[in-house]
Amino acid sequence: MAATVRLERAVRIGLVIVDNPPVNAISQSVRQGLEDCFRAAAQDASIDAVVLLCDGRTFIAGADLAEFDAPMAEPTCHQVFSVIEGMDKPVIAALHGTALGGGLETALACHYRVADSGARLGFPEINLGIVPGAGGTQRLPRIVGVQTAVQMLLSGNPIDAGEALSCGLVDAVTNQDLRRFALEFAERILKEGRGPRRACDVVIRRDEATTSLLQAERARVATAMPHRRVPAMDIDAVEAAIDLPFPKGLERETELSDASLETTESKAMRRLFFAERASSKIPGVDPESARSIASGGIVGGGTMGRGIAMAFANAGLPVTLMDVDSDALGRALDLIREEYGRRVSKGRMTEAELEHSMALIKGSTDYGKLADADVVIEAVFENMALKKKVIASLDSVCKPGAIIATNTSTLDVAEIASAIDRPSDVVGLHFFSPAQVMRLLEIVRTGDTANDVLATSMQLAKKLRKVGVLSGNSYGFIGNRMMDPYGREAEHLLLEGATPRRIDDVLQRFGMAMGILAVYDMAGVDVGYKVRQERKDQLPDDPGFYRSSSMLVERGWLGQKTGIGFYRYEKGSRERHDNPEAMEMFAAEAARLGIAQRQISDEEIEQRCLYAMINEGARVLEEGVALRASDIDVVYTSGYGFPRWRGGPMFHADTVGLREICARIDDFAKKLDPQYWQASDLLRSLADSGVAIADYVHD
Ligand code: T1G
Repeated sequence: MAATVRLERAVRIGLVIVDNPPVNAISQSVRQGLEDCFRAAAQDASIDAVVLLCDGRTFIAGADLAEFDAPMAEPTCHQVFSVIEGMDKPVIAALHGTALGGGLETALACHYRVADSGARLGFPEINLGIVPGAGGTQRLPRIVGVQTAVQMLLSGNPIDAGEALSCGLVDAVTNQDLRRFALEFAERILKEGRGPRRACDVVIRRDEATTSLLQAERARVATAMPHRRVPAMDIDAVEAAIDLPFPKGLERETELSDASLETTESKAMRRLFFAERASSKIPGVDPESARSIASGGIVGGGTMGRGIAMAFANAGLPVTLMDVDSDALGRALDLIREEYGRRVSKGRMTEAELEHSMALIKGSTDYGKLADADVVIEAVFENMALKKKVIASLDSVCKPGAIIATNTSTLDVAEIASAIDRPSDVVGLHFFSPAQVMRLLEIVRTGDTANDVLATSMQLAKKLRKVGVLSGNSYGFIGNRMMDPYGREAEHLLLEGATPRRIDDVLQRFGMAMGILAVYDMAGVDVGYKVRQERKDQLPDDPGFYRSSSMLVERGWLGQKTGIGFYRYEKGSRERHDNPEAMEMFAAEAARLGIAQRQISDEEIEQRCLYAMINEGARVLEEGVALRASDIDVVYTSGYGFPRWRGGPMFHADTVGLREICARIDDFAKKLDPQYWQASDLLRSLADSGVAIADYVHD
C-alpha cells in the first residue's frame, strides 16, 4: 500500500506531504507516517525548516472517524504532535480545503500556519458529540484567545481564511500557489531568524472577564442545548487550558474526550455522519451512470416552487421558474427577491450575491422555455389530475434524457408518471419547506424509474447541498408515513384532555425542534386535512381520527395564516397563545364520541407519539419503502426536526430497548384503540432476538 505520508525536499526546506484520499483523515498510518517524516526531518542537518501540506482536495479534515469505535492505535495524535511541536526547526502548516477537527489540531501543533484564501478552518466535533482530543482545546485558546476558542468549539462552524487571519489562527493567506507560497514563507522565517513558536509555551492568564465569559457560555449552552453533555465538557477543557500547565491540560482533555465518546449523543451523532453518506448509495445503482445536470426547470411559483428555484440558484445552477399565470410569476419572482433581501439585511448575503442568484432564476409562462432543461420539477397544487396535466405538458416539450420529477408529498408517483410514455425518466423529488433551507430530499422511485435517473437524483441532491434518501413509492413515502401515527396520537390526546401546549412541550422537552401541533399551525392545519379528504376511503374506522384538526378546519381556524388554530396568534406575531375555545370544542366532541377526559402523564404523551412513529418506521423497513433504518433516521433528523443527539427514531428505539417498546405497545393495545397498537413483526422479532433495529437493512 502506497505510503500516506512522504518527505520531499525543496533545497533546505523539508516538505512533509500527506496523501490519504478522500479527505486526508488522520488514520493510524497517517499518524505513523507523520511521526516518521518529522523525525527524519529533525535528524537531517540539511533541512532548516519543514512545511506540512496535503495532496488532494483538502488539508487533513479530521481524525479518521471510522477508527473511533476501538481504542486509538499508537502512535496517538498527542505523541505525533509533541514530535512536531518539539521540532527545533520552524514548522509551517499550509492549509487548503477544509482543515477541520484533528486536521486543525495538527496545524495548531505546527509553529506557523499559512492558508489558501478558499480554506475553511473549524472544530465540527460538537456536531459529532465529541470533545476534541488532539490538543485543540489546549492550543486553540493559547493562539486565538479564550473567547474565539470557545465560539469555534461550541458553534462547530468553520471560519474562512480571512477570519482566521484576523483572529491570529493563521499567519498569512494567499490566492497564489499554496506550496510555493508556503516555501517562500518558510524562507522568510529563516531569513528573519524566527525559530519555532510553540503554542504549548503560551500561558493564559485567568481574569474576571474570562471567568464571566465562561460562566455566561455555560449558562447559554445549558439553555440552548439542555439535553447535551458535550458542550459543557468543551468548556471544562478550555478551563483546563487556563488553569492547568499544558501537559496536565492535555491529560484533562483526553479524559473529557474519551468520556464524550462514550455518550449516547456521540454514538448517535457519529452514526448519523456515516448514515448521511451511506444514504446516497443505492444497491445496484452505479453513481457513475448519472446524467449531467447543468440546468433546471420548475413548474409552479408557489411556496415550494420558489424554494426549489432558490435551492438551484444557491447551488449556482441556472433554473427557469415557470407559471402559467404571468401575475403569479411576477409575484413569485418578487417574493424570491424579498427572501434574498432578508438574507442581505441579516448580513448572510451580499447585494452582489443577491443579484447573481436572481440572474440564475429566469421566469417564464411558456413551457417551451423548459425544453433544454436537464431536470424539470413540477411543484403545483397537490391534485392528481392537475399534476398529470403538467407532466404531460412537460413531456411534450422536454428533450430526450431530461429528468421529469414531481414534488408531490403524498400522491402516487407511478400514477402521475402514467400520464406519459417515458415513465422511466420520472422520479419523485420531495423537497421540504422551506426548500432553500431544509437539507432533506426524499427521492421516490417507482417500478419504472431508471437506475441512472436515481443516480442523477442523488447527485443533484449533493449539488443542491441536500441529503438524498431513497424511498419506495408508497403513501407518505418515509417521512410523512411515519408522521401520520405520530400526529394521530397527539390529536387523540387532545380529545382525552391534554392541551396543545402540554403535548408540544413534552415533545420539545424530548428534543423535537417543534411540537407537532405547532407544526400543523405553521404549515396550515388544512394541509393535512385536504390530504385526508383525498384518501377518505383509506382512513381507519375511527370517528376520533384526526378529529381535532378537522373541527378546526371546519371552523376556518387554519393556524398561523388565519391567526388561530391549535393556538391563537397576535397579528404579525408567531408567538403561540393558548386557545381555550378550541379546548372547549375538543372536550364537547370527546363527550359526544364517548371519550373520557383524564389526567395524562408526560411519559404517556411522549411514548404514544414516539412509539407510534417508531412502530410505523419498522413497517416502512419491513416493506422496503426505506432501504435501511439509518435512512429513516437521516430523514427524521434532516427533515422533521428530530434531535440529532438522539440519533433518529430508530436509533432512539434501541436506546429505549425494543422489548420495552413492544411491552408498552401491548399495554396501549389493552387501554386504547387496538387497531393502532399492534407491534410490527419486525419490531417484535428484533425485540425477541435482542437485535438492534438501528443497523437493520432491508434485503
Ligand atoms: N473520517 C473518516 N471518513 C471521513 C471523514 C473522517 N473524518 N471525513 C470524511 N470522510 C469520508 C466520508 O465518509 C466519505 O466517504 C468521503 O470521506 C467523502 O466525504 C481527534 C475527534 C471534509 C467537509 O468532522 O465534514 O477530528 O461515503 O462525502 O461532501 O479531536 O467529509 O465516499 O465512502 O462528506 O466533500 C472532525 C468530517 C473529526 C469532518 C468533505 N472532522 N468530514 O465533505 O465529502 S473528529 C469532521 C466532513 C476529530 C479530533 C477529533 C466532510 C468534508 P464515502 P464527504 P464532502
